[in-house]
Amino acid sequence: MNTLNLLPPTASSYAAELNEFFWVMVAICGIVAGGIAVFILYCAVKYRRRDPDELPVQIEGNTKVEVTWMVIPGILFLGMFGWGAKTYFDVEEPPANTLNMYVVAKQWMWKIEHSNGIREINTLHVPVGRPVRLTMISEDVIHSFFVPAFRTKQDVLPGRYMTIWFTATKAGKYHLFCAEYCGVKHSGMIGWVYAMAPREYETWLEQGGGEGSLASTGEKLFYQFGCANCHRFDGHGPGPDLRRLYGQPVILQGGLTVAANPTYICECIMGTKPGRVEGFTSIMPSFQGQLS
Ligand SMILES: [Cu+2]
Repeated sequence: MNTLNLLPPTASSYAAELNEFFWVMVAICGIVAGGIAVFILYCAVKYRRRDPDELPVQIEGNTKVEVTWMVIPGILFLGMFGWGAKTYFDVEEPPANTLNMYVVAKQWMWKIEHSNGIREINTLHVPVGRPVRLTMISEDVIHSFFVPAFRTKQDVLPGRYMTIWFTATKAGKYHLFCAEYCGVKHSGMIGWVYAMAPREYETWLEQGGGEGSLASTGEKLFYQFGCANCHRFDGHGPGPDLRRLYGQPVILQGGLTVAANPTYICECIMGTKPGRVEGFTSIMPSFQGQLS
């Protein structure tokens, strides 16, 4: 039904149904409104006053006409209501096997977290063909999560979790908008939804996702496991400053020099390191079993 290109791309499981619903509503309303307008014009011409003293035939009601104009619109409206209600329930009720993601809206960005902890900002990567459920909350004011191509729009409120779901049906890059005026940079609160083939999505997740790099994942672990407490960047910690360490020579106690290659770094973290670094006492615990 999207032949005129009046609608955004149709890229979710219920978007096609909503398109049809939209066009049928437009058609019914258009036909009724047009019909009434034409009928008014017709009556205005046909029953116009032709003579100043003319007295038209007096009519005291017409049961047939009155029943007709109640029954036909009644059936039409009930049909529209029924279809609308069915569509509403389809859109509101998520299926059982959803992939769950979390969305935090704030002035003025979308923060998204995947179930395995991968985070992204102003982008949302989803697999095609798998129902995705978003649990959303706002940190400040009311925002609205709007992906036109999915026909998905939901206000995001502070202090209350809202959920929506959709199944992307076509791979591609789609607009994500904030659809609720939320402050001076509301117009900049936009992003992209990337619908990817399931396998590509898996690869994307494995490679660290939205933050894109192993470095950022490493940084997260560096803080999460408390490395930053000793390996301070001001040089006053009990452990050496590790910045720009990679690939550089390290002098061990006894004068041996080794290169800080992946093997050496891994041995240090796992507690199987070849020796103490010159100038530091060996107080670092082993992270064997805690880190892969
Ligand atoms: Cu907003």
